Amino acid sequence: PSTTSDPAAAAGAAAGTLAELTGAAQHDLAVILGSGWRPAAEEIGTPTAELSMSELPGFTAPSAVGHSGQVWSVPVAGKQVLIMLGRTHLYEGGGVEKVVHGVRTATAAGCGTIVLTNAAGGLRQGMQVGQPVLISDHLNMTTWSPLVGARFTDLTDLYAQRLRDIARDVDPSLEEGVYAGMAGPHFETPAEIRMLRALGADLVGMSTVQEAIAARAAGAEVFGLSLVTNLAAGITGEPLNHQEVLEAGKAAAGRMGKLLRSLVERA
Ligand code: 6GU
Repeated sequence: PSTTSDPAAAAGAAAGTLAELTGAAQHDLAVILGSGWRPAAEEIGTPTAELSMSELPGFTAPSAVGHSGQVWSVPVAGKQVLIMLGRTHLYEGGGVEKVVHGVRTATAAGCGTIVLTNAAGGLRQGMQVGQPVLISDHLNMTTWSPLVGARFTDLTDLYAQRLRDIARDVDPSLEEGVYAGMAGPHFETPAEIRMLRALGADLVGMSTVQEAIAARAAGAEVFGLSLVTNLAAGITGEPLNHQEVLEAGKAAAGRMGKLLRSLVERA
């Protein structure tokens, strides 16, 4: 069977190449960074190896603006940390297996903890642009699952309470929220935002949920951190654009990176 039809074999092949190219036999924890978060990676640590995603089998260079498609291997406090600068989204059309290939490569490389970050729209009253929010749970609104073909995975405590406790210990001002994952690439209508709010969502974005499910199914612990880059449609009356998402990410990257660094040290 070809590796493209077998996701576990594809991830295993990518993990093998990763070990070769980074010189690190194993990685312990992975950080997937969302749009505009590159400066946050620099706060986490200095890479001992740096490669392009296109050097790893099964990866396609992410196409969204703000995603550079780099992979860093970074030693932090006795752990070897894998940082992926960019990710593949459902809206790129490659299917859910492409979306979760990075996470599956990380778990195949030994990562027992997967840190997922993203840029999100804020729905909850009082949320501010530039505010980091811990993901406490999610609504998968994409209709897809990365586990089609597999069976029955428990998603209770998907975003591990243990890791959220560490993050709040680092920064007690951190709020938590429920993240609604949409297929995109369009932003929502104001009516859809009212629907999501009625369903219990606090944040909305176009990533993370598939990766969290795949990470859990692989036995890893998951941590999710959103940066509120804008308020969702209909809240301010202003139109939404990708540029403001990138700019808010850049502005908050230092604080995000310091928080991630402390989390990685203590996770
Ligand atoms: Cl408002 N919606 C979605 N789907 N993704 C976003 C967003 C909104 N803001 C940042 N990313």
